[in-house]
Amino acid sequence: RFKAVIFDLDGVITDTAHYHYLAWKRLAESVGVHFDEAFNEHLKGVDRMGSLDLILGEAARNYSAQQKLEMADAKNRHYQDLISTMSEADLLPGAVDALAAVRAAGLRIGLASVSKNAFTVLEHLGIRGRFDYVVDAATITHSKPHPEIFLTAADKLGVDPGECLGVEDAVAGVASIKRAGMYALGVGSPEVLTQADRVIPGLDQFRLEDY
Ligand code: G16
Ligand code: MG
Repeated sequence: RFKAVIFDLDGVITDTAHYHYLAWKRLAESVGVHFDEAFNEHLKGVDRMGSLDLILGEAARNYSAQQKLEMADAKNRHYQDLISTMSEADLLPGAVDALAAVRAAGLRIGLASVSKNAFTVLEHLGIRGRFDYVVDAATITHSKPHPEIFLTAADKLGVDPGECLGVEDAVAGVASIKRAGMYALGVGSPEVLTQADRVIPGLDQFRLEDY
C-alpha cells in the first residue's frame, strides 16, 4: 500500500545521534550548562541553531547573535571531527537490508535529515546511491517537528504523503511524519515514541509487509 519509504538518518541508519550528543555536551559544559542523555533526547531532529537555543535556555539572552553562531560553529567543527573517520562499519544492523528490501518491493526511497552534514555521512557510509532523493537540509526552512522536510521528500519522489512510510528515532521526527499525514514507524522505545503507528527497536526488525 506504500509507494515510498522516507528514512531519517541520525539514529536510524547510523548512530551519529551519539556524535551529536558528544559535541553538544562539550559545547554546553564549556559555557557551564549541565547536559545529559535525557536532555539530548529533546534535541534529536532539531536543527543546529534550534538545538543551541534549547541548550542555552534562559541564558540565551546573555549572548549576541554572533557569539551564538560561533558556538554553533564550534559544535559543528567537533561533530565533523567525530564523523571524519566513519565508514561502512558504522551502518546500524539491518540498515542496508532494509534499504534493499524497500528497493526489491519496487518502492521509492527518500532521506529526510535536517543535518547539513547528511551528504557527508552518506558518502562515508557508502549508501548515497541507494536513495532516489535526499532532501538538502540547507533548503528547509522549518526544523522537525514541522512537516516540511517529509512533505518535501514526498513531493520530490512524486508520491502523495498518504502513500509514504516515514522512519524516525526522534520524538520531533515522528511528530513531523504524522503532521505530514504519513504512516510513522518509530525506531527505539514505544514509551518515548508515543505518537508512532508502530515502533521497532532497530532496522534489523524492519518488515515492510507488517505496516
Ligand atoms: C539531525 C540530528 C540533530 C541535529 C540536526 C542538525 O537531525 O538529529 O540532533 O541537530 O541533525 O545537524 P547539523 O548540525 O549536522 O546540521 P535528523 O533530522 O537527521 O535526525
Ligand atoms: Mg534521527
